[in-house]
Amino acid sequence: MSIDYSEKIPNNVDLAGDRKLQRALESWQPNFLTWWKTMGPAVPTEDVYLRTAVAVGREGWAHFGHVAMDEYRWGVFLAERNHDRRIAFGEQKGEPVWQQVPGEYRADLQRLIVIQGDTEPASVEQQRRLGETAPSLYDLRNLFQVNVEEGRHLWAMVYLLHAYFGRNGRDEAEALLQRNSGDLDSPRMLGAFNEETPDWLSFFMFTYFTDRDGKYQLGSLKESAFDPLSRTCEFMLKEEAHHMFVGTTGIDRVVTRTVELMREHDTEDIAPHGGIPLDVIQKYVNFHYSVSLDLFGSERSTNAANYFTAGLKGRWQEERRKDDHRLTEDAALIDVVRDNQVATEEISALLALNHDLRREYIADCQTGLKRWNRILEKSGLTHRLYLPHVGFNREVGQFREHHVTPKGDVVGPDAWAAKKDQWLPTEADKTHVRSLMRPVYEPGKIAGWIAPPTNGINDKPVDYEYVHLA
Ligand code: BYC
Ligand code: FE
Ligand code: FE
Repeated sequence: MSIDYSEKIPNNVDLAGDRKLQRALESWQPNFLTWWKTMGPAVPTEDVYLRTAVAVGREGWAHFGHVAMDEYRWGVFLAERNHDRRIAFGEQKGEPVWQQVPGEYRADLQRLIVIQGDTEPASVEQQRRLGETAPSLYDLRNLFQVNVEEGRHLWAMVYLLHAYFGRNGRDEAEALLQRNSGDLDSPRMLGAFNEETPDWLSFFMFTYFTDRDGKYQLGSLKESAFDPLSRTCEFMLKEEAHHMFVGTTGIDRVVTRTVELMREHDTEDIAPHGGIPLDVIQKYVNFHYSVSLDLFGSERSTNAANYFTAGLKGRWQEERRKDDHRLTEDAALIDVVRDNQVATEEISALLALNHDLRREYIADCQTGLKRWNRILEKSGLTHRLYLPHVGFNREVGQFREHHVTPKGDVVGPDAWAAKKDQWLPTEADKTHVRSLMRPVYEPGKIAGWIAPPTNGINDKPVDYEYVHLA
């Protein structure tokens, strides 16, 4: 099914057939646009070479072309419905999935949707000013692509709130535009979304580590028995792949350039030569990875157990798991701190589901490290990047009350304070990275701290005019 772009809100959910819902969303639309103008990308543009979703089928779902960003067509797209779909896990495994919200799960489902919805505009707010210092037009375009799609993800959650949660849902949709990233009075809901993204190294780390949490959370919500939520998340995941591509290849290019400068100047200290030293890259990995781990909640979580038992939120690739998908008899190991050492503890598998999802996420994160280390290896360098221990720098869960080194040793507050600056970006590191952030807006040109991309977007050359600035 292809989507009609002459409609005010492009969609494949037959909005025209539900006047009340259509009117409700049309009255939210101007508030969204006001939010986009005040909290969205700060650099004025004439048009940007963007991808717009035009269908939800397997092939050719996206169209590429220059569009004015304010006129981007944010729409509501759900993956196609599978009429035979059945609940894959929990107490009601095997029963048909729900097309409406069962009364007893209303509050929990709404909460999950609101939390998911809150992160999308938060990331746009965090990235608002990055366009002012883009290392190339190619990168500027990718930033805007990520931003418009996160805007569309907000639309996806707002559609669910309006369509299925009545008055309460409409109020929550309004509130999604009122909380703001980093706001002291009404911050965004989850920690990582109130951090700053002040430079492009942070942006690439964010799209690598934090958007990847999005991948895993959406993957587990895609398993939901509430079919409209499942179909919404399935389609969002399609767009998410590009966000992580931006992160992965962005860090590839930073590492590549760093290595070049190290060899050219025969020193690790390439800061004076306009590069980002490897130890600074490592500190950024440490920071972004640890705040992203916090997004998985506590290792032991009754919320997660209840969501699973009720069929609201499943596991990563639930259907591929070889167990009974109810888990009432199963046990799992989680990380804990015992006698000032990292240890494991056996708990009910249901209570350990956040830990289960986090494990999948960590394995996925590791693939990037492998890539970047291959770049180092090929250049004959012995230095390697790594993921710090899961307990490092944590604010949520078992490690919250403890100081854990990147190697996994539990240490006291004094030892932590003495070493912290070797593990996390210092003011000096951030100032240096920021000092390198100068805009390069000439087609095909690239800033000195990062290597050029190997390919352009959608078969266009790297020096294509991806963005026309205003
Ligand atoms: N910050 O039982 P627990 C994305 C709260 S990213 C602050 O361990 P639960 C994106 C928790 O709310 C994906 N508070 O947690 C990426 C609970 O509060 P109550 C976003 C936190 O519920 C880049 C209490 O602590 N989607 O899409 O099992 C760009 C006990 O918690 C935090 C989702 O997260 C935190 N980090 O797990 C754009 C999916 N962690 O109930 C977009 C929906 C926990 O005591 N959310 N708390 O008041 C969920 O599935 C779950 O809510 C969480 C937390 C996994 C987040
Ligand atoms: Fe998103
Ligand atoms: Fe994303």
